[in-house]
Amino acid sequence: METIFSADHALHASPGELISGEFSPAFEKPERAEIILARVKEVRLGAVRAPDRFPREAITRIHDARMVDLLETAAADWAALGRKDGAFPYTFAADGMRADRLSKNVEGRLARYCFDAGTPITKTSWQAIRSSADVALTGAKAITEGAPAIFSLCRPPGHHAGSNHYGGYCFLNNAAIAAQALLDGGAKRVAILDVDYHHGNGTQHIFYDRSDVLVVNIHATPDQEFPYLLGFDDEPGRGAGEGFNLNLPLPWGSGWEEWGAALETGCRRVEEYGPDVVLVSLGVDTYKKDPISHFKLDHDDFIRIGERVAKLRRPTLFVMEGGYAVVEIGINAVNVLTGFEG
Ligand code: SP5
Ligand code: ZN
Repeated sequence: METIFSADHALHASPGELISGEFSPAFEKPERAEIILARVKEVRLGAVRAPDRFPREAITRIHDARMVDLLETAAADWAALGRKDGAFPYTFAADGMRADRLSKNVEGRLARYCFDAGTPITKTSWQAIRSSADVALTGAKAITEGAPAIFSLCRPPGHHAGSNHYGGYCFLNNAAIAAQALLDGGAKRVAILDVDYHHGNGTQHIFYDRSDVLVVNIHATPDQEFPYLLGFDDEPGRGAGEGFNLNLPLPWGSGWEEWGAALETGCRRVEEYGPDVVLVSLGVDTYKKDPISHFKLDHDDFIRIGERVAKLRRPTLFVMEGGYAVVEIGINAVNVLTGFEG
């Protein structure tokens, strides 16, 4: 299969993140995408090409334009306050505070739209963020034009970004933007299968009221893991979307036995839905040596994931999400793709 990749991803290099009460070096770093790309080439997965540029409207089909403005301007506003590069909030919007009026101070705008202290915006981040959305949109366009499978090697990742909030190393929801483009390109139903270790709260938020996108998530339970505030097993969707969101949370320590069973459940729901396109939010932070995660998948399990997804027999767009065991990230991510190709 073809891989879509933009060298511009490297323009987003986080200066660090607040995690477990300490400021630490970033886990989500540029080497991740470079190592995956090297592995794509090593196994000769297929051609690699740069993305096309898509209009901003492809992004605002999904995201609040004021949040997109913030992503674009926060670093400059931050610098104007004399701060070191890397804008992130110190306070956070909580229930009961003003939601109808936005502060003019960048601190207030960050507080309103960003939900964690791990997702700083640097002076060059926007170019990388935009390129990552373009990588997903280029993949969606190729699928619309008849490609059977595409790997959109997105970075930064996207599945934690909701329509009006961002965080979890994610700014724009690349998968959701691509899903909308697939629908706009003629697909009637898209299924998103999110296999990242963390719950894809942003993707769920975006499509929670809709039946034209089925969202299935396999992830560490929010009782134990980030993002803590969404991803429980009692979130079926709402209104027209009721029955079109499926969360399959698992406890820390889960290995292939439990995870593979959840994958089977999720894939059966996808089969029942009968989508025109399957979009896989591909995180490999389920790997046993991932530095911030607590699942126990091994290299060969990622091949099995690809094999099961292939059995869905649908045009399939793989969109890269998380995975922080940088040394092995190429093997694990590309194993899913070679497993898919059989
Ligand atoms: C795309 C993606 O995978 N984002 C993940 C964001 C995770 N953010 C931090 C999670 C903090 C969990 N606790 C850390 C324990 C470190 N030993
Ligand atoms: Zn993750």
